[in-house]
Amino acid sequence: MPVNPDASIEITAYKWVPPFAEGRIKDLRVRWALEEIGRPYRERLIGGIFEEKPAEYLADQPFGQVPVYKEGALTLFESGAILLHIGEQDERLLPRDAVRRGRAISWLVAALNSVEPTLQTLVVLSVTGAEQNWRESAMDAARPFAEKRLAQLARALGDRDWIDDGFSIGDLIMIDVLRAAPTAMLAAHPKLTAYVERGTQRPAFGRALAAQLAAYANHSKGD
Ligand SMILES: N[C@@H](CCC(=O)N[C@@H](CS)C(=O)NCC(=O)O)C(=O)O
Repeated sequence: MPVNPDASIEITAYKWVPPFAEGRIKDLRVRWALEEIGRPYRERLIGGIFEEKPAEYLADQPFGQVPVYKEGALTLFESGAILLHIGEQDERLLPRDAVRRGRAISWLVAALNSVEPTLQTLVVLSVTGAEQNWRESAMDAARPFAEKRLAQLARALGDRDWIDDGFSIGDLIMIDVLRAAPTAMLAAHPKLTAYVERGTQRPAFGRALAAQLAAYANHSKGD
């Protein structure tokens, strides 16, 4: 189990989040990558997701978000940048061959830049503005963008197990991004549903999820 208070790598995570966000916070991606390659990390648990972050945290993460990754003199923010850094250390996450490596990086950026924004819009609308009379029409307007991206992604994946040639940080981020898709929207694409199941059944994902949830459970127990 890579969570180890003596580890040289530190990642930030929240002490507590609302139930709908448990298992969804983006430190999960970093935990998952570190679990895949067996690198230990320690946790720096910070206040709740909606709390103002102190100036010292904003110096590490200008937007006040998690995760932040520290290792010696290195401080990284943005889950994509952190995953690239971790991938550099192990070819099980980022191939050394220039062609395969370029494809994996392209898919990582596609996940964050082309797919996640369409799904994130739906998530934001679904958890905010419930009392606003424009919410349903805003969701109706946003949904086709996400549906189109999922259809394009399903076509690109085809019958392969992973998005390119072997599991990589491109798959890791893409699968975590797809976990935020509305259930019915993802179910319309059996190949994407199977892709997400394939990723989330990896033992490293299971350990990462358990570690994130353990932090919240310890907080509710008053630890
Ligand atoms: N683009 C950032 C997004 C990080 C992010 O959205 N973090 C959320 C939790 S999943 C957060 O801390 N939100 C608090 C806020 O935005 O104030 C990344 O990939 O690291």
